[in-house]
Amino acid sequence: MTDTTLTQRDHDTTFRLQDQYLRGDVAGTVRTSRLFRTRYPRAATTTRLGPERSSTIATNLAPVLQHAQPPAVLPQANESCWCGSGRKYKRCHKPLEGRVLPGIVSPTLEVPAHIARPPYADTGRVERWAESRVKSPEIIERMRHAGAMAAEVLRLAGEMVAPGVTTDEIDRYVHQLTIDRGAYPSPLHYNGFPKSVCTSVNEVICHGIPDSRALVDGDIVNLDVTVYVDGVHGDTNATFFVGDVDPASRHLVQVTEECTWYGIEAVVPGRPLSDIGRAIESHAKKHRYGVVKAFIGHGIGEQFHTDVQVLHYYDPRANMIMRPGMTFTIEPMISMGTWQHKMAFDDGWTAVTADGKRTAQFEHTCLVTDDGVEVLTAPGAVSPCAPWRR
Ligand code: EYF
Ligand code: CO
Ligand code: CO
Repeated sequence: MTDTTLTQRDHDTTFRLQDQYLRGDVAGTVRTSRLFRTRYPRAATTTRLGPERSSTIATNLAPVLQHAQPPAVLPQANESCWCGSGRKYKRCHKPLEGRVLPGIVSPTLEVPAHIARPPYADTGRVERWAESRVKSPEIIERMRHAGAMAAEVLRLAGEMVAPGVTTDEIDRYVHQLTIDRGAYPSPLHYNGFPKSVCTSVNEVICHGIPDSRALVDGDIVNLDVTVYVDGVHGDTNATFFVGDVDPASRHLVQVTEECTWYGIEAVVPGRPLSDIGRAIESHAKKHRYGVVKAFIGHGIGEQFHTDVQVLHYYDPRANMIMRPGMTFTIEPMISMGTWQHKMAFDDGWTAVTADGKRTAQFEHTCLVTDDGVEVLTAPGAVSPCAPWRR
């Protein structure tokens, strides 16, 4: 879930850019960081382009497009930067060494007409309506199906993760897997999001937009899959290793999955939602990791996000009582350093850790039962079913 909202202007611009792309007016959408913008004042950002500048971006961005990713051998500090800016490397991209750089975002994929679409699919605008927090048995049955489907798509997408694979290729695969199953990929157009899955690499906390960047040996990548089928959503994510990952990152990922399951085990009818955050935070703290505060779990059902808020840290004000039939996600983002975030790439979507350290996440859609929890995106799992008990 996000704490940011697209303005109407941003939203219109996103759609205008996609139209321009399809018409061939622009060669692709490059997401430029604040650093890029300062250093390459002619390069525009995805969401802030005015119409008067749009016709010039293909030529202005050409050098950036061709060199969106650094070469295998980097220049010396005083040599020219690899990006073609003409500046010294140390004054250009050197400070970003080791950080994830945005690539090129390909055109938006289509969903066949026979697939039922959520209400935001055509406009990108999310309009909320009152939805019962406690679901009927019939809706729960549909949510079991959506949860199981999301879990399967996530598992298959995870099998594709390898060095050299681009997040755009993963998006295309998730898109195809989802529509092959008769479902709509919920992220697509949700609040203007342009892709069918969120792919968040290393220090990117969440909502990473799939692009032309190839995964690199040693990366960690979170794939966040949500499907909309039979009128309900199922939302799940996991962090995957790309090739040979260093022990510290492996530990982060393991502890993050444990945090998620400690949160799941805290789902007990009659107890407040704050129990979940307490369980997650206490485990993260044991390992001196940070719990990202800006993004939280959410109620889910006929809408992707409902008004139920699931904090991943302890706050006594989170005193809503868990009732049988409630459905929500638990999706803690745990970082190696600070819990603080900042928005990167100027795209209004991509959140990174403020200190640039790595972060991991897992997510499940949960149903409060009469005596505990059923994890709709881990079908067959007996509750509790933490990874260390598998
Ligand atoms: C500035 C989106 C729009 N939001 C939340 C929309 O709950 C989620 N994952 O577990 C979740 C997934 C997506 C999502 C996918 C797209 N969005 C994100 C960030 C900014 C924004 O508008
Ligand atoms: Co998700
Ligand atoms: Co979610």
